[in-house]
Amino acid sequence: MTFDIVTIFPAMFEQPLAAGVIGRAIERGVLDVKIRDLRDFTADRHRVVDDVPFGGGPGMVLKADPMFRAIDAIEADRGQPLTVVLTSPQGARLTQETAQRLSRLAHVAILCGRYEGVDERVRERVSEELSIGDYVLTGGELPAMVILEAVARLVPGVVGDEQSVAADSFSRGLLDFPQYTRPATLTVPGPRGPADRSVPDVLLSGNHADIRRWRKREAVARTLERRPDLLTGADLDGEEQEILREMIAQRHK
Ligand code: 9D3
Repeated sequence: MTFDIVTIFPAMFEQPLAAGVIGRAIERGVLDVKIRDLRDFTADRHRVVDDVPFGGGPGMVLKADPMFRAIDAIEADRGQPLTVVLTSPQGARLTQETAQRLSRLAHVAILCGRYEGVDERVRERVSEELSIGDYVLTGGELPAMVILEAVARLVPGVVGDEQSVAADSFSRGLLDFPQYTRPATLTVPGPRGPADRSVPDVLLSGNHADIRRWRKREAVARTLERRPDLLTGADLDGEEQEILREMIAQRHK
């Protein structure tokens, strides 16, 4: 799969793309990610990417023409079909479902918004507009990286362990169960002095059926406590549904 990111801050992508799962997938050729500097698509001597808003008001607006030229260049380079995503606070909220849909495409371009926004006429060449949530950032670069990461890890071969992708909490609608690693007992500082904190016995028992049941109970309990909204539409197996019914019944006592 190919990604093209159009930005006035290409340096913001260097380290995040070089590190971790995404960096390795790029090295292995499973992903092809090109960061494109919007200034390279200007036609004037001063490489101007923004201008004052018509009608007045504070701040600057990203000009349409460099964006159009960037999209044309990406299309010429990658071929069609090209899906063009614009990051914007007005966009639909990015969800796991959107990430799954985008991960099945061959070529995605992401345009990073900045300042007070992008000339409205750019939207005519945009396939979809995405926000990553209801909080104010200074631009679309971090959202673009978030979108890329959420989508790319779903592309076959990007994450080594396909099982962990399939078991994903947001795909199934259940939060993760608690995880522990060695040592089995740990002394932790607390308000009443140091305390020994041990891993739940069941995880050391070697009884895999018990461990599986315990994990399911913990995952259901956490989801019910912290994110009950996820449970409507969750893809639970029979055992999980039974645990959930029990816990809801317990609550009403
Ligand atoms: C006129 C009001 N503007 C400033 C408060 C609105 C505004 C414009 C541009 C607010 C933020 C931004 C920059 N943000 C993005 O480009 C952005 C974003 C975000 O801020 N939050 C969540 N997702 C996204 S995607 C792009």
